[in-house]
Amino acid sequence: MSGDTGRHTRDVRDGFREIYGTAPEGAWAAPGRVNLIGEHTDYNDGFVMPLALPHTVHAAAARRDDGVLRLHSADVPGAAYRLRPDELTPGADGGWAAYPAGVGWALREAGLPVGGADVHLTSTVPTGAGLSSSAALEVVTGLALTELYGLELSRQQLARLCQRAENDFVGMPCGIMDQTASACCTAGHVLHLDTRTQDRRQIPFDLAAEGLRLLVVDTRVKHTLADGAYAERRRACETGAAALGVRALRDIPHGELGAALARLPDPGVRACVRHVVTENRRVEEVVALLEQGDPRAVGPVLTAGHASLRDDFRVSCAELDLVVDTALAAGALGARMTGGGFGGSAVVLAEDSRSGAVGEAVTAAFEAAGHAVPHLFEAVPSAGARRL
Ligand code: GAF
Repeated sequence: MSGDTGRHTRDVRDGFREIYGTAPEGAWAAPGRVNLIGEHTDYNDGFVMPLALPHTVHAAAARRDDGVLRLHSADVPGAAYRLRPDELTPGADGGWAAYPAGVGWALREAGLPVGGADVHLTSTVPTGAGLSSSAALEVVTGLALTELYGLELSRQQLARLCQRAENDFVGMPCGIMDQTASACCTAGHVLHLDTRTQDRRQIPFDLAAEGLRLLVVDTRVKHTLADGAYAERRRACETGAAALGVRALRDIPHGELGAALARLPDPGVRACVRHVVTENRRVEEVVALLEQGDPRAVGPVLTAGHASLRDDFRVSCAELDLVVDTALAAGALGARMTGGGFGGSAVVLAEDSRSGAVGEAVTAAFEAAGHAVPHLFEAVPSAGARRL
């Protein structure tokens, strides 16, 4: 992967020269992520456990003195988007460019003295695969712009501004997990994040040393979270919290779940509350198991998380369920969908010695069901955003 990263870096600098005709002032990278456990908990003030992937978005950038933001992506043919400062407003149509443009807007909204810039982007993060390509795009842009203009932001502040860009500029009501993962993860670790307090713990996650492997299976079912179903789930959680008189579902202790559910007449809201409260508990279980040095026991917790997302939160789909069922039947220790759902990717925990057979079984099951060929790779816990 390091060779690939090196090539990627040269490409983004070369690409910048080709597009803008001058040398960039610097180049930056920000990774995509998979989430080990803790799904749809981040906007409920709960706990999440993502790890950064080796797949990254790279940005080469240089300042401009006229306030204009020009954005170009190697993956999108055509000229660069050109946005004057007065055009940098939410709702401005930009497709993919709304994410980096939104970051420029959020930085200025926060009163930070960020001027114009030329930016060229390249990416190895699969898009629409639930692997946070959007957050990687936001974070790399935020890091490039703030470093170009000599601003010192904490990684947490950077993540928050990127989330604001996505919430208020793009219009996707996401939580803080993906931007924090891209900004704050470190190689060899899974990040335990308390999304209310922003407390972060880097937990060592060296599966290879344990004879284990975490596989990512991209089902190639393109997920779109902006289409309303994600926002609907979020509203159901907020309705549940309001009915129970708490600030967020994080405030319902697991021991009081039964009594809380009995107070909720709407079955849909009840099921969403049950998912969130049990999922927060599963995160804590996984932390304890990793700290006890028992990573194999994490498997069944992941599988229980999938059942909860499938049956209670209802964000899985046939292809994700097929990955989980097939992987378990082929001897995996545990499996679950990862990310927002409605398509995208699953993670599978398996013995190293079984992982090849598990992957083959999943691919064969997809072929037999007439689904597109899934994309499988290993989740190697990698570095967060950085200057190259
Ligand atoms: C998406 C969102 F962007 C995250 O904030 C999180 O809610 C996730 O879905 C579900 O856990 O990735």
